[in-house]
Amino acid sequence: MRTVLLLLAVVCLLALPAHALATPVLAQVKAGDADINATLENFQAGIGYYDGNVNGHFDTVPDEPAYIDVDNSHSVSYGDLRLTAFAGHASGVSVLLADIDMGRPLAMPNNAWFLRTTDGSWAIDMDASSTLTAGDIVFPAGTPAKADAATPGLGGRLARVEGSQVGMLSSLHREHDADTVLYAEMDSFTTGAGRVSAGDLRLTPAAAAAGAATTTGTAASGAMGGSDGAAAPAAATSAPPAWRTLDWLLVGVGVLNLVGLVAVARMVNHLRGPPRNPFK
Ligand SMILES: [Ca+2]
Ligand SMILES: [Ca+2]
Ligand SMILES: [Ca+2]
Repeated sequence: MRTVLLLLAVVCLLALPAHALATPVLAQVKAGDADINATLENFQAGIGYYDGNVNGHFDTVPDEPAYIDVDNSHSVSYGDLRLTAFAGHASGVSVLLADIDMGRPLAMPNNAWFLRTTDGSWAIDMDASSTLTAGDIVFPAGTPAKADAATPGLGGRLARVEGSQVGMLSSLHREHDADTVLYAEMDSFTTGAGRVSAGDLRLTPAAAAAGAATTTGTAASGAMGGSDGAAAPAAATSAPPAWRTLDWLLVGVGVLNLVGLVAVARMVNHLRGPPRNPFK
């Protein structure tokens, strides 16, 4: 019985996720974050969509996909970041070479960039209306999605942040891959320019978050290979994210499970009574 209990306990502990929630694709940098002050390399990017029905409009029917055109190629290319789910690929996941949308042309709406919504979250204005409308890209829980009729705050004003520049993306090293963490600076005319600072937006491709152990290694080696020799960005990207409420909740459930098992085992032992003496 004890062996079984021990085995069950081990299984319970193994089942607990080390980190239950994935890193959000979009997050705003806060003071004290591990990557704060890391040097950024800026480059020109854009927001684009595949105009499937060639009507010059970003449509919901058909469900046209949108991307951060990371290399500003005006086409879907390796490392572009999907802002909507498409053809079996989740939103927030970067484009890989073998993906079906690879190579498609992108329509580039004017001035589409990260704007602040009235409730303090973020949206990409896909129709240059400066208000939140169906079809704009929103970020519930940090994951990009196409706003629809049920999206809260529709009709609200979208405000440009002083210090953000349309199309200006950054990363910790110039080369970018499908797992490279990207930044959109929100203070590019003040002292925070050219480095990760509180208020900047951090974009972590979903694939990078899922395989954190290997991807941060890649980012670290890339950053350290730079001529500036500053290892701060490497340390920044490899710092484990903090535990959140759900993690602790799951740990609690696991512990309760164990306590329950022990109680049941004791009850069973009690019902059986004291062990018999085989010599009597
Ligand atoms: Ca269209
Ligand atoms: Ca591209
Ligand atoms: Ca900055």
